[in-house]
Amino acid sequence: MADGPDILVYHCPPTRSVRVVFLLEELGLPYKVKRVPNPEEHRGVLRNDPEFSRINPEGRLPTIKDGDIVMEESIAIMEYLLEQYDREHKLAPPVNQRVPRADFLKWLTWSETSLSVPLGGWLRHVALLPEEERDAKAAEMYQNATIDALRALEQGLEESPGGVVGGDFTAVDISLLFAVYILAENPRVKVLNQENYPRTYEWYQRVKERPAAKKAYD
Ligand SMILES: N[C@@H](CCC(=O)N[C@@H](CS)C(=O)NCC(=O)O)C(=O)O
Repeated sequence: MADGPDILVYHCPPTRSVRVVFLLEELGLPYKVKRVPNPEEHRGVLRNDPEFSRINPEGRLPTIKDGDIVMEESIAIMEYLLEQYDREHKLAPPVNQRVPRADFLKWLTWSETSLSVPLGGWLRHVALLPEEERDAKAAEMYQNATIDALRALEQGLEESPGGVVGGDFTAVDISLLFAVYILAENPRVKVLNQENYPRTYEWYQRVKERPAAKKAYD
């Protein structure tokens, strides 16, 4: 592997590839982007693309290359980039700071498994799947799980308004924005507003205005 980064990101906002571009921008790392179609809106499009399917047979975003390394799974990619290139711990507490590190690990995983996964299920069953494949009961189950998660986030931000990891801006905020953006902007699942979730709403207004976030979502 080369000494420095040699990063290519397969990217399509607002998919989870926004997490990777937002992180790279915050770290000020050089990287290249290859824009690809949204695999949620055009099912199978990346799986059937000969170039893309060679590196990611599941046809999912995000996928990155860094020299001879190819990776998928957004949270793993973020952890890899932080381990390799965030030597000053700008975006993640170091392992010897046990309390913020434990919070960081919990919220980073939570942002995908407890928030984004049910949100994805909800969105599929109200919008993304062909109508005949949508299931109202599944939609309701995923919606309830998403709302539970949003309440937990609201509580976390009530305790720690600057950011759920010790009040600081970290890679957790980058990861959370993927789901919170959809909950604030996508009319099919738009439940985030100032009245219902004031802390999360305030957090969203602040984080989405970061230049690195704008670059990722552009
Ligand atoms: N847990 C994976 C989820 C990846 C994922 O489902 N990505 C979506 C875009 S946000 C996708 O590519 N969907 C197309 C598909 O599943 O066929 C991650 O965090 O990277």
